[in-house]
Amino acid sequence: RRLILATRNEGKIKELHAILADAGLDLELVGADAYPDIPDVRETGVTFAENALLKAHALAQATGLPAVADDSGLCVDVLNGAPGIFSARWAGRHGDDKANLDLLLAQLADISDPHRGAHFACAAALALPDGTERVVEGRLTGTLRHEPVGTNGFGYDPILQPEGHAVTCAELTPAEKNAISHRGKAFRALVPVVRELVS
Ligand code: ITT
Repeated sequence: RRLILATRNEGKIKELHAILADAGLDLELVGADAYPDIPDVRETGVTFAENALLKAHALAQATGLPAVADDSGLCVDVLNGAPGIFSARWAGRHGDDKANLDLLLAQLADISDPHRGAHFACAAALALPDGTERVVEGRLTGTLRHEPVGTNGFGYDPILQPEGHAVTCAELTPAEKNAISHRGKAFRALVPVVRELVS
């Protein structure tokens, strides 16, 4: 039985493969890249959960197979939760991780350490072709560095230092990040739901 991973973000795909493999799901995981003719859905939701459901439904409808999707982002306390759902295109061009990170650091240049709180958020959605849907969320809280450090991961990983850690997400190994991340928490919570609804 196939389960579609409704994302074209390479960083997410790698992490989802590892997180779902660890969960021992007896499903063939197939990225949205296997369906290049299916157009990207417009992310018109105003929450991570809404956008994750839009992406999961679009792939489930187009393929006739169950699909899971991830909508995620970085929420900065002093920016009232921005970039939030706009994290992938904060600097204008969708998926330009370096430009997004550089712009955010510039915007926070005058913000001192006690005020640099932030969290990663992830909504993990499951949609079935019959319209059934479920969504769960996970968070990783921490503080933002003044300079990027580390080369692992993707997106804003080089600037987010998780609470209780002395290094950034980009200095953690993939397994260490998945163990504590927003994505790890959300998808581990989704696994029993997948087990129940996808057989
Ligand atoms: P899909 O819609 O195809 O899944 P996307 O990259 O457009 O890919 P989102 O709209 O959910 O996905 O944007 C997520 C952005 O949030 C991503 O581009 C990163 O900039 C940031 N982000 C999410 N999770 C992250 C993580 O674990 N580490 C670092 N940055 C992350």
